[in-house]
This record gives sequence, structure tokens and C-alpha cells, in this order.
Amino acid sequence: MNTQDYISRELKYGAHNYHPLPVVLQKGEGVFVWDTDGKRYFDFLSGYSALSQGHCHPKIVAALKKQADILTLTSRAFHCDILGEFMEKACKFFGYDKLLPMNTGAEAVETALKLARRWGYEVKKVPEDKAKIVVCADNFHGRTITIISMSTDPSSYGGFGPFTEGFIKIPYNDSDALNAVISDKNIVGFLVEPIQGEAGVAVPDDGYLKKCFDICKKNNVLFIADEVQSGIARTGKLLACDWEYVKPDILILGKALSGGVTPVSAVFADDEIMLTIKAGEHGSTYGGNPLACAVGMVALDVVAEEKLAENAQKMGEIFRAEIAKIDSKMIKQVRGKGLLNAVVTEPQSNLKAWDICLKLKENGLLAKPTHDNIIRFTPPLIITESQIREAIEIIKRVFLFN
Ligand code: IF1
Repeated sequence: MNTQDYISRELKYGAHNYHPLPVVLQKGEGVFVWDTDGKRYFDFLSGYSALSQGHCHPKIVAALKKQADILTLTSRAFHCDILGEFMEKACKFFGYDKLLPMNTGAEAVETALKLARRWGYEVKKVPEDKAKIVVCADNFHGRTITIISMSTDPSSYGGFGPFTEGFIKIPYNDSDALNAVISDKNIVGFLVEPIQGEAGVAVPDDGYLKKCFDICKKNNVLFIADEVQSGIARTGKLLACDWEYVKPDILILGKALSGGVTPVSAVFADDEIMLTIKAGEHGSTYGGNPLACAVGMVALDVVAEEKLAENAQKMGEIFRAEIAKIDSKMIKQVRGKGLLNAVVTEPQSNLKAWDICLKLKENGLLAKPTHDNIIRFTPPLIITESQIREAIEIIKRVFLFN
């Protein structure tokens, strides 16, 4: 089978809900992936930040294999020996009383919304069915009906109504806008991405998160951070909120919590919030399964042992400095934090972000466009200095010779 055969088969039998770059991957190791012709690429998407620890990290894969031979699923109808161990480790790692394990990021976001509403009714004493949650324009929190009800992007919500009620949408990076709505006593939470990924790596002004956090505190509103993409060392700190010494009341993690091996997500909160959900009121068949626990623990070990936050910080500085030096009319801006970066291209340039990504692919680097003129560059956090310099050379070549 050649590349086109693989692609045609996917198109024939799979829903057409994606438009991938025309590359068929077969193998991954560290920062690299290989296609079916054996060609090697730098992976600068890293499974949308899930592969922060790199492809097939030997320690994580070993933990998966070991647990796979012992016990893979109990469901939460029974206890299992490894669940408490994972929970204790993750709670201590991120500094919360408790966590609620789920699988995907979207499920964790849904869980956080339910927790905030429940806390609103039980603790804040909001009248029944009146709870509101403030969200930001251009957010991306996942694909469920409730989550797309929060979206301002027609390609996410268009044609999928009717939508879930109870959301107030305000502009991102605008704490005054939060201040303007917050006096509504039925508001229970403010949900925010510390850096907006899908919006094109939109980095808010310094102090934005802290200002919003303070507004929430003053008004008895929960500050809920969606760190599914920005969390777990991606931006050069364990959490992107750490940049402003903000500790979210509810923290949402996913993706890199498993190093890209199996879906693992979790919501963290202290007892006052977490204990408002009682037995039988929320859950998931696979949430907190033994395989996920085994993988999750080692995924966090790797983050600490390999100092991924420090490395992301250092490599990110090099990346942005070097890209900023490229003298190309096609580049408008490079922005980001740690290894969550994007290059904004000039809208008038004859190559769209998609075309540039095709050229990058030809030259051995995989990255994904968002919108017409933004390319995200989010390599695994294990990338070394020589590797990132080699990757930068590829990017330079594409921008200078096209
Ligand atoms: C897709 C983007 C990334 C997320 C945040 C929750 C979720 C995501 C901040 C849901 C998921 C993914 C999903 C992927 C595209 C992607 C993405 F480009 F859309 F924005 F990563 F940058 N919160 N993001 O970024 O997590 O349920 O997928 O596990 O195609 O939907 P999930």
C-alpha cells in the first residue's frame, strides 16, 4: 500500500471530521515519527500537547505493559489497589485535596462544570437551575454539546443546536469584562484557558489571570482553569497558572497526564468543592482504570525526573528568539510560552499556513495550522537543544526559500 491507499481507505470508511496533512505515520520515538515510507519527521504537534514526554517513552510504555498483564479495568463498582496510589500521587503533585479521574479532556471539562454548578447550589446557595458560568470568546474546551454551547466558533457549534444554557460569554484577556458581569449573584464559576490553544496560542497580558482570580475571590466565584493543553510543564512551569501564582479552585488536566499513551484526564479541587458530588452522581466506566493509573503515575514521574518544565522554558526561549530572527515577509509574529508556540503568517502572503505546513512536512517537520494564517509549534518537551536547532533550520529553510 502506498500513502494514497492508506488515505483513501480512511476516507472511505471513516467519518470526514478531520482534514489531516497527507502523511501516514507508522512509528514514533521521542521527538520523531516515521511514515510508511520510512521517512523521519520532527513531531511539532505532539498529539496536541499530549505527547509532552515524547513518543513511546520507555518508562511509560513499560508501566503500561506491566499493568496490562495484571489488571486493566475494574470499573468503579469495586476498589482497585492502584487507584488510591495514583490519586495520592497526583493530588500531592498538583497540591489539591482530591481529584476526580476521567478519560478525555472534554469529560474533565464537563466534570468541572458539574462540580461548579453543584458547589453553587450547595455551598453558595444559588437558586435551583439558575447557576451561570462565565466563559471566554474564542475558547476551546472540547466537543460535547455542552462544551460547544460555550463556543463562539461556528465551526465548533454550527448546526449542532439546541445548546446548553447557563453561560455568559465575555472577551478573552479582558478582566474589566469579567468585572462588568460578576455582580450577578448566580455566577458560580469563571472558566478560562491560561493560554488559548485553538485560538492560535493567544497569550493574555501579564497579570490577566491574577486579576481575574482576584475578581473571582472577591465575588465568591470559582476560578476554573482548563489546563488540558497548557498544563503539565508545557509552558515552562508545571501549570501555566503558576506564572501568575494563581491556584485555580478547579483545575482541569488531560492530554500529557498520560504522555499520549491512553486517555487520562482529571479534575482537581479541594474538599469543599469536590465533596459536593456524592456516590452515584457522576462517573465513567473507564475513569481511573488501572492502566490509566499506572501510566499516569509514571507520566508525572517523567515530568519531574526529566525536568520538563525547565527544558520547555529554555527550549522555548531559543525557539522564539531564533524564529524572530528569520528575515521573511511571510512571518508576522512568533508568540507563546515555553514550548506552546505559534507563528502568525502574513495574511497577504501567497502561501497559507496549510501550504507552509505541507512544505515543512516535505522538509521533515510536522506542524498543524490553525485558522488560515497561524501555525502551532508544540514539540515534545523532551526535545534537546541540538534537536530544536535542527528543527529551527528546517523552519528557516521553508520560510526563506518560499
Ligand atoms: C480536536 C485545538 C488543541 C483543549 C483544551 C479541552 C480539550 C482540548 C484547552 C478537550 C482539546 C484538542 C482536541 C483536538 C484539537 C485540539 C486542540 F486545536 F482544537 F485547540 F489541542 F489545541 N481543553 N484540544 O485544547 O480535550 O476531549 O480532546 O481530550 O480535534 O478536537 P479532548
